[in-house]
Amino acid sequence: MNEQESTGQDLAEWIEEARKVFAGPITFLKSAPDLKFLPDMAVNEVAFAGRSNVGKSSLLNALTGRNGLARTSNTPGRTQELNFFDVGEPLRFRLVDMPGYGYARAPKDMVRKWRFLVNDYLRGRAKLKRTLVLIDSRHGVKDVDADMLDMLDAAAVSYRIVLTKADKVKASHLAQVIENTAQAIRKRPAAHPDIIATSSEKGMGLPELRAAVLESVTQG
Ligand SMILES: Nc1nc2c(ncn2[C@@H]2O[C@H](COP(=O)(O)OP(=O)(O)O)[C@@H](O)[C@H]2O)c(=O)[nH]1
Ligand SMILES: [Mg+2]
Repeated sequence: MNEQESTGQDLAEWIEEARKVFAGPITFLKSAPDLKFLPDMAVNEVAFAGRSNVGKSSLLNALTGRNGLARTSNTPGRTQELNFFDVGEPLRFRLVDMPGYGYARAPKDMVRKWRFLVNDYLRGRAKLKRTLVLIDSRHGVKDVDADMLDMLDAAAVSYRIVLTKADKVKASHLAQVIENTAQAIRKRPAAHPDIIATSSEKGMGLPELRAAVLESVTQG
């Protein structure tokens, strides 16, 4: 059974509803540098993961139409916190900005801290319905990304690949990256098979991504 059948709602309806939700109230709730600072599990959550500089902050800002929501940082690999954003009034679901990974110059203890924080969050969060794993359209799935996918598969957290910066590559290259990525996740147990290509700069894929977010937090 696919998601449309399970909810009786088609893609156009999801897109329209998601547009409204993302145009409504969205506020920063809190930063959790440590598991003891996690907020209560009041509502479902969808998390955003990706290597440093993949365009995660830009995508969160573009999705929500708010430039200052997630700081677009010039110092990659510095934020080691989970950032929570409340969506809707009354509260409907939460967006979670996960700390970036794969920053080459990150000190070892920082990498270790990242791994503990992310793993504990992924494994202990019943309300986490899906993680969106951002992959740069120019590069495809790299080893550090595969490590992230391994963690998600091991934690049995459903995830979906979102290609970023699609405006930076030719259409033919993008099609090839989508195909290669689909192949790379084919046998991964927790991967959603469909890949969304986006550009925060040009707005490409954003309505579909908003719909995918809403759909993932609306189930159960
Ligand atoms: N051309 C283009 N550049 C982007 C896009 N998204 C992000 N960038 C650029 O990529 C760099 C890293 O973006 P940022 O959002 O800070 O990445 P983060 O480290 O994953 O949060 C910045 O210079 C952004 O302007 C996009 O869709 N298209
Ligand atoms: Mg960032």
